[in-house]
Amino acid sequence: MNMLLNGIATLLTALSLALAMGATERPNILLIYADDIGYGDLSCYGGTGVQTPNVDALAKSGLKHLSGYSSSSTCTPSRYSLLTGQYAFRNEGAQILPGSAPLIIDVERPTIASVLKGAGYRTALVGKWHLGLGKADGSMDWNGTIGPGPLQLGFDKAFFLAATGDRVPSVFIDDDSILNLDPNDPISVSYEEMVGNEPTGISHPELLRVQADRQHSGTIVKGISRIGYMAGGESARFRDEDLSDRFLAEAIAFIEEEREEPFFLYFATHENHVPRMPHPRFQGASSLGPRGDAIAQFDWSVGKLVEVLKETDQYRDTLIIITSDNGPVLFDGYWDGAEQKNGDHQAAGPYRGGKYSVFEGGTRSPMIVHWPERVKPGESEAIVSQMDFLASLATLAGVDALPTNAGKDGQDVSEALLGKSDQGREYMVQQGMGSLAIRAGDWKYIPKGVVSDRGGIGEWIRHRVSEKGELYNLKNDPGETEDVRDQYPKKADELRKLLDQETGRTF
Ligand code: NG6
Ligand code: CA
Repeated sequence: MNMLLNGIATLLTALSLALAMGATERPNILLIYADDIGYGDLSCYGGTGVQTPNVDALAKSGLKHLSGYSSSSTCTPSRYSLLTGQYAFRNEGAQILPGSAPLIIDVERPTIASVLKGAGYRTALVGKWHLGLGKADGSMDWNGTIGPGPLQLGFDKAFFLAATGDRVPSVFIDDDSILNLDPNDPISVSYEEMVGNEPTGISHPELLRVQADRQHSGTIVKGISRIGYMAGGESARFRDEDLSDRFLAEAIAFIEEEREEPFFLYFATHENHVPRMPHPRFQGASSLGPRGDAIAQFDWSVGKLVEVLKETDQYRDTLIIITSDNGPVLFDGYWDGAEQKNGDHQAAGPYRGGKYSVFEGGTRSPMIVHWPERVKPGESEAIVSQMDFLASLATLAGVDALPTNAGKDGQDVSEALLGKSDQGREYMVQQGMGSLAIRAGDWKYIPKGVVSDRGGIGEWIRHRVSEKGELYNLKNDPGETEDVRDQYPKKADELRKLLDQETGRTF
C-alpha cells in the first residue's frame, strides 16, 4: 500500500513538474564547440582576417559574452571540464591525449549528456572527442566494439573522431565501431612503434601535401603525415577536406529526427585545429590562408544548422551556444602559411598568449548564447566558465538537483549565461599547459614558474614568472602587460591563498 502511495506521489510530482515547466520551456540545446578558435577570430569579436556573418548574426540577436572561458588552454582538459563540471587539474589523466589513450572519464561520473538524458533529452555527440576510448588496461580492439566511450557517458548517438585530425586513426567512429571498416583489412594503431610499412613523413616527405614538424611525421594518410602510426583500414580513412561536411550532415540528420523529447547536440567541430584542410570551396575565403578559410567553413556550417532549425520549426525553442576549447595558435605542427598570412589579424583579440598559455588568450573564449524565447540581445561581462555548463544547462532543463557524484567545481550560472543577471562567478582557476593561475573579479594572479606566453604564435615564447608571482588588473590592463604585484602585495597574497585553497596545493 505504502509503495503504491509512494508511486502515485512520484507520478504526481513528475506531472506537476512537467506542467509547471511547460512543454515549450525546456529548450533543445545545441552546443557548438569550436577547436582552437580564438577570442579575436570571429568578426563579431573584432576579427579582421575572416568574415563570419552567420556567427555574427547569432551574436547580434543573442548574448555575446566577453568573459566566457574554457577551463584550460588545451583541448582534452577543457573538454573534460565542459562535460563533467570538474576542474581538469583534479584528474591527472586529463592531458592532451594520444589517439590510443583509454577513456579518462569514469563511466560512473555524471556528464552533461547523462544528466540531460536522465531528464528526458535525446543526446548526441557529433565531431571531435579527444577524451580517450576503452578501458585503462588498453585491451580495446579498434576492429571490434569501441568503448567505453561517449555511449557509456550518456550520449544516445555518437559520430566522431577519436582524437584530433593530426593524430591517427584517421577514421570516423559511428557509435561504437569504425565506419566503413573492411574486416579483411583490419586496422592497427600505435603511438609507440611503427606498425605496417606505409610511408611516413620522415621516409617519404615528397608525398606530403603540407610539410610537418618531426612530431607530426608519422604515417601519411591521404597526403598528410600524422602523430602516431596506423596500418590497414584503407576503406575507412577519411579525406580531411570532407571532415566538416560529414559532421554537418550527421548533425543535420540528428536535428531532423522525428521525436517527442527535446534534444541535446554536442557539435564539436574540427575547425580550427591542424591539419587545416578546408574543403576546396572555402579555399581563398579569407586573407589568412587555410587557417582563416577553415574559420569561414566553420561559420558556413553554423549558418546551415540555423537554417535547418528554422526549417524544422525548432529555432525559437533551441538554445544555441557557440564557444571554443582553447585559444588560437598559428603554427601548430604544419607549415600551412598561417604565420606568414596573418597580417594584422588579432586571433586572441586584445589578450596575451594563446593556446597552451595561462595568460588570458589561452582560455578567454568567444561565447555566444542564443535563445529567441529567453535571451535578450546584448553583451555580458559576467565571468562564466564552460565548466559551469553542466550545472547551468541542468537547471534550464528543469533538473532539480545534480546527482551527488557530479563535478562540484561548476556553478549554476544559468541566469548570467542567459543575460538575466550580470553576476557570474566570483573567481576561477585557469589552467595553462603545465601552469595554473587564478582570476578573481578584475584581478589575475599567476604564481611562480615557467608559462607559455605566445604559444605557437610566431616562435614559442616562454615566460618566467618570479618567486613572487605576477598580478594583473584585467580591467585596466586586459593585455596583462604590467605586473602590479609590488604595488598590491596584499591582493597578490589574497589570490595566491585562494589558488591554494581551490587546488589543495601550495603556491
Ligand atoms: C600538441 C601537438 C599539436 C596539437 C596539440 C593538441 C606537437 C608538437 N604538438 O601536442 O599539434 O595536436 O597537441 O591540440 O605534437 S588540442 O587542441 O587538441 O589540445
Ligand atoms: Ca583545441
